[in-house]
Amino acid sequence: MNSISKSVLAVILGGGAGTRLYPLTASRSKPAVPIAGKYRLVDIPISNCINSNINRMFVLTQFNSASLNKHIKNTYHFSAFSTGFVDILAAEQTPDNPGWYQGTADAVRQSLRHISNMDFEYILILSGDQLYQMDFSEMLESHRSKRADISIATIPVDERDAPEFGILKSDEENFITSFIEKPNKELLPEWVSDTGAEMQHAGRHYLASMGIYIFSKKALYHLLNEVHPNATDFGKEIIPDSIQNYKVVSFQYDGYWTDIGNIYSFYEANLALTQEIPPFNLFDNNKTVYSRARMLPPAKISGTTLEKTIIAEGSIIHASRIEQSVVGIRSRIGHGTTIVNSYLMGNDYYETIEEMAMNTSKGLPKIGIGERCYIKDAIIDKNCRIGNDVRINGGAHLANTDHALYTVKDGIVVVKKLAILPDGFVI
Ligand code: ADQ
Ligand code: ADP
Repeated sequence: MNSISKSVLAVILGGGAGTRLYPLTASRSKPAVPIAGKYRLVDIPISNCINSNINRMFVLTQFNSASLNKHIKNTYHFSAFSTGFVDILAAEQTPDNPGWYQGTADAVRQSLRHISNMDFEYILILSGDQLYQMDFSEMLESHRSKRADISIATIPVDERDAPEFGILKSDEENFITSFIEKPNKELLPEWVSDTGAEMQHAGRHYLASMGIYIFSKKALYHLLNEVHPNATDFGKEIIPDSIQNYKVVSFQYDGYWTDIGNIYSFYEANLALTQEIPPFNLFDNNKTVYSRARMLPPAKISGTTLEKTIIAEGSIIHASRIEQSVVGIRSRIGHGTTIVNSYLMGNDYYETIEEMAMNTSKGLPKIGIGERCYIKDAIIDKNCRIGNDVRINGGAHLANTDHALYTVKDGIVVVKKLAILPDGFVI
């Protein structure tokens, strides 16, 4: 075991109530939300840890859906000679705690009783809803060399994004001197930092917290249990209150990083993967994104014009055109259908020919997408049955709504898991 795997434990914050990603989180926990056609959100931080030689991980989540459990159990196997594991800690009721984790710091505090008996010097705290490929060993090196109590990964952001993040200022040695969680726009002029010529040129004048923290063990226990035993959040309480009394360091990151915590950013991040050279590179030999190894057949495609499209394995596609879209595992798309700017999550299973015939005789559309459909600006969750001649025309002209079968958020139509859209249905 090398020294980073011996000294670091990772804690992945798998999500609070999950309302921002609703309806994708209606029946599954946030870490289990499918991304990029074949992965799940939790695969991103777990893969970053594995690629950084950190192999002891806890995933904290509000509810422990069967699909998350199954995914982790079937995916992350470490050999008998390794100390590696990925454990899910779901919020649990105890005599002194009524239920849900109250926030990020509370989630970590509650999990300490499962973590305390392990051997470690540092805890790496990660968000579960970010898309990035980062080597945490460089951040740990900086943390160690500065003898920091807390390190925060930071990234320069512009004026439009700054109010969404924790914003900080640091001195020449990168020690953080002040921190404000999600400042109002009017306060921003006081928070300008020297982010370097290239970033300044891009208008990125503010140093934002990426919500990625390394805590030295002693500082974490002291802060959570003694100094702030009632604090619920890192960003709102623990971090701003630590600046004066602890050595808190900024580790500036300049690679691609994006928050995928709401429907629009989730949709954008998925579609960005279809660019010719996407900023998030699934094809990097040294930064593998791990996921469940499924024994699926190769995709079978006939008569389709494909433009900037990702097609996952196991798909059967007869569509006429698919453009700037991500088509997930086991997708089935009928003749004459056009898909534009959409993310289809795919299906969990295939129907047999007999099942399809029986369902058709009962008027139930086949699993997948039927014939002559038009689907634009949409996310189609798993196992939907979309009939023939269905028209989903997402875009800014649609008002936000929550219908039994779909929602509209910021112009993106999200068809709910297992939804049945009959022939001719129009959104
Ligand atoms: P936010 O992302 O807004 O800001 P928060 O809602 O606390 O902060 O979530 C952080 C992560 O923890 C997310 O992945 C979330 O899903 C998860 N999480 C939230 N509550 C949880 C709970 N009760 N149990 C388990 N997981 C939970 C934070 C920082 C900012 C920083 C941004 C960067 O507070 O300072 O700029 O992250 O994205
Ligand atoms: P994934 O590939 O997304 O990880 P799995 O292949 O594990 O998903 O399957 C997901 C779920 O689909 C499982 O819970 C499985 O039991 C379910 N499933 C498989 N076949 C069928 C079926 N014929 N009808 C309904 N559900 C099914």
